Order: sequence, then C-alpha cells, then structure tokens
Amino acid sequence: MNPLLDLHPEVAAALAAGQPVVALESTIVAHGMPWPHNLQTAQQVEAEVRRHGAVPATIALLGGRLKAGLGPDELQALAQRGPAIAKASRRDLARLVAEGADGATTVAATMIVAALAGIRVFATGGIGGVHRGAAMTMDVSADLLELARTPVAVVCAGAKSILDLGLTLEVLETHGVPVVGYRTNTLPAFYVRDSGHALEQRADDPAAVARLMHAQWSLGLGAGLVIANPIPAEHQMPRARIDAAIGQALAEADAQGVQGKASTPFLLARVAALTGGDSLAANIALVLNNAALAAQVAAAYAQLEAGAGAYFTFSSKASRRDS
Ligand code: PSU
Ligand code: MN
Repeated sequence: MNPLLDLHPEVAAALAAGQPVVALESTIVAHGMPWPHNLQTAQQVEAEVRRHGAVPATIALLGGRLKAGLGPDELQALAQRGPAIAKASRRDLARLVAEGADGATTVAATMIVAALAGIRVFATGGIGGVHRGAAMTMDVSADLLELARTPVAVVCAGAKSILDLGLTLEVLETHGVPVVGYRTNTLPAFYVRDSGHALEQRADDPAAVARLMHAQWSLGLGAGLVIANPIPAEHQMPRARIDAAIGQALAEADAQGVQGKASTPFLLARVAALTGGDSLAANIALVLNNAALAAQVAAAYAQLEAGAGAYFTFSSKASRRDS
C-alpha cells in the first residue's frame, strides 16, 4: 500500500474481502455543481452505489494525504468549500502532497488514486476530452492520457459537447483505449443520448463489461476503459436548447480569453447558468445512473475475479495430478 494513501476503514475491509468498490471523483463536487446540490448529489451517488451492492470510495486529497473513501463531515466540507479547493489533475498531485494541501481530484487524478488503492471501477458524469479548436490551442484533457495508462474502467455518460467529440474518440483510439457503449452503438453526449459518433464496441449487461475489463488486463494492456452509459431517456434535454447554451458559453470563453484548466469549469458553470435548473437535474440523473451501473459492474468483476481464482487453483491441482 502506498504510504501517502489512506483507505477509509469500510473501503479497506471491502477490498480485503474481494467485495465490490466504486471510486467517485471530487472535482465534480467542488467545481462541477453548485452548493448545496453538490453535497446532496454526492450523498445520493454514494447511496446509489450502496443500493446496488458496492462500497463507495469518494477520492480527494486532504492535508496532503490521498484519500479513498471520505467520512460524511469530510464530504460536506469539500462540497461547502467548492471552488476554493484546488482542482487536482495528474500534474497537481505532487505539489499538493508536498504542501500538505487539499485537492478535488479530476477523472485523471481519481483514476491514479483508485489504481493505487486497487479499485478497478469508477463512476462519474462526463470525462474531459479534446476541446473544440484544439488544433490551435492543443487543449486536450489529461483525462485522455490517464485513460491510456491507468487500468480503471470509467463509467460516464460520454462527454459534454463543449468538447470536440469526434477528435476525443480519435485520441482515445490512438492511445488504445476501448470505448464501450452500454446498450448503445453511439457515443452518448452527456445531456443527450446520442452524439451521432459511432462506437465499435458495445456491452449489454454488467457481466459483459466485466469480461471486457478482465480480458483487457489479462492481456497485460494497462489502459483504462471508457464505459459510455447514455442518460436515461426521460431525463434527456432538447438538443437545440443545449446546443444553443454550449454555443453561447464557448463564445463567452473566447471573448474573455478563458484558457487552460479554468476552461472546463468556466464552460460547465455557464452552460448550467444558461439552461437554468434543467441541466442540473439532467446532470444529477445521469450521475446516479452511472453510479448504479458502476456498482453492478464492480460486483460482476469481483465475481469474475473470485471465479478466476478458483479456476487457477483447480487447474494447478489438475496439473500436479498430471505430472
Ligand atoms: N465534465 C463534466 N463535469 C465535470 C468535469 C468534466 O461534465 O465535472 C470535470 C472532471 O473532473 C474532469 C475535468 O476530469 O472536469 C476535466 O477538466 P480538464 O478539461 O481541465 O481536463
Ligand atoms: Mn485542458
């Protein structure tokens, strides 16, 4: 176990017993939703993971320690302080640890801590990706490069079309990251079920997702997987409305010269403000939907691992008998 990492006792016990655990990120809490909806959502997401038979492990940096699993007071403090807490991606981790500081982990940093803890499944809303205009700005989220190197399955509703979704898929393909549509043949676009971008891989139940994860890592391919789970149809937003808000948010970001790590939080906040409470409601619904699927996938994967252990035990006995 990494000496900088603290496992919540419940998370430690579940991992030791081979029980399913789901990692959750904290940038979505501190930077992705307004208070007090962020706390309510974070609590509901943890409850949804439990309801589907897994232990939630919300990940953050507190006082320079990596945390997998937060207590109720720690979760509340994180939500209450919101954007005052540093947004922590891969490059920020060493600095925050060295300074003994707090940080809200992005998808990339959450994957790193999950992998250190031995957690294989992670639920969030949307991943970062290639920004529109990236041919000039080179703004490509560190989330994509993390998916290329860190073996965690990320259950998400695709990505928001503040990004260039076609280029996002290109970069994932270049880096050998499987993108698996859950009961869909196209990449979901967060608020809407279908971005129009075709996917080559699909899974129709949690066991099929678990088999893909197991095959990926049994082959020694270290990368993560994107499990793209569309927003439930009843919570989808009208495409024209969300496209108009995204268009305006992008124009405002351009006019104000917003760039770098401030870009995504700015766009998320403007889209939320321009679409009022509707986009927040959709956002909450899709995160809960992802939490439920992630818990089922973690359970199926835990079962597969237990079965694989039994198989290896059996086959080594068999080979002893043969010799
Ligand atoms: N997309 C969302 N909601 C979010 C994020 C992305 O719809 O909260 C957050 C996630 O934490 C993600 C991060 O990892 O933004 C990506 O930031 P950047 O584009 O700066 O890499
Ligand atoms: Mn960026």
